[in-house]
Amino acid sequence: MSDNAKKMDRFTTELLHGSRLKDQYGAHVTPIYNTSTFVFDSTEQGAARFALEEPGYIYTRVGNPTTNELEQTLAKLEGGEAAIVASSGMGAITATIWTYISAGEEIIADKTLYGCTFEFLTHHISRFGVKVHFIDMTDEEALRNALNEKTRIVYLETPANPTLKITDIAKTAEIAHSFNPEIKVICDNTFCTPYIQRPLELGADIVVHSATKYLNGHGDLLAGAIISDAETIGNILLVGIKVMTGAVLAPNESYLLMRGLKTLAVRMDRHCSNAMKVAEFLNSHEKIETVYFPGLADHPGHDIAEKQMSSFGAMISFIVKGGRKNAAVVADSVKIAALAVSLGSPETLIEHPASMTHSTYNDEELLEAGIPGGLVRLSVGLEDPEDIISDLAQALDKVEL
Ligand code: LCS
Repeated sequence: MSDNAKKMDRFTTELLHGSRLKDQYGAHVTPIYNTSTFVFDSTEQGAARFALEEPGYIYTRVGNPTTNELEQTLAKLEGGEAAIVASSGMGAITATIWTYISAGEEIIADKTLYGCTFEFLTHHISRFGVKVHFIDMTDEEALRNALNEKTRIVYLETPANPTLKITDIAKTAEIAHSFNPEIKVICDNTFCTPYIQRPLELGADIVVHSATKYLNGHGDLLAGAIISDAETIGNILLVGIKVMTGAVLAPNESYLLMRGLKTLAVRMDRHCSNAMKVAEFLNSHEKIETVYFPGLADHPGHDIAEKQMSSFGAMISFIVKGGRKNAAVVADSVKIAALAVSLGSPETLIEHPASMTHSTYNDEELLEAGIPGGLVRLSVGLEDPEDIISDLAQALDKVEL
């Protein structure tokens, strides 16, 4: 067995046993503590908890036992000291950014990001006196040129949504921190999960997730997660989550997310092996211009992906010859894949980024970010890979060149 396979097996054990909460009845599965508030024995005790002098629960917006178990598990999996879950990926991202940015400061972000993250950084945070520089994070010179004394945050996704562009996390963190160690390098690890990539170990300061996707893995809830060192997580909890957004994950959702998370490793293995087969099929298809999948040897980020990811994920994008019209023919003709946004569900999902997830980009921004009208995005599911391939084959048969 390879070292990596062994490491991944230990990851699975940790996932299942690492943080199990022991309740007073010895429940094997952590119960759902559906309570908004917690009773104090005395005013003295309540005051001590508010002053953070005594451990214990106060109110579910700042902590809950069901949610806590999930947070401790996520912290261990990502190799962080602590974690907070949020009511959505956008809740996690905005709570983190609000905690660390002030008027007059600057953010450097990659220009290829999930559409709503891009919208937040382009149209909304600018209203509060924050400047955002959008660069291609794989261009080291561009990063060095954008860094200045006002830079507070460097923000990236790798692989990026939807082009699967790969950024070298260690290199990016090294450049940012050697300019100023106080800069927070934030990495969105949604497409990988810690089973495949652990940005904190590579030098990032904060990992954010849409836990709606692979971490939950069942397409039945919205959630987010933030993982970092204990001090950073304490700040984000008390500022970004508790006060500035209130984007708390409810105990019911925390329970469901914990339940989904338990099978992360086995699901990811199947997602990834299915995706490799689908990518190879698409790559040899005459009606496809380009396939974006980091597992293909000709992907520009393949070497870095091999270095920083333990496998290549299960998201694939491809450009259909003939542009937007033919991309729509493929997306409209699939029968097994569902025409829907989101990703990381058990079922294969297909979507058209330029008109859906990335419709927050204008035409010029789409071009800059490498998202042409002919691009189709696929979240490869857990079905029989031959069925996914035949479904795509019959949809591509409908394309007329
Ligand atoms: N980060 C990434 C990389 C994402 O793909 C998404 C959502 C988010 C953050 C936001 O997470 P949410 O608030 O939805 O939990 N991505 C979506 C997508 O590609 N299709 O639909 C949602």
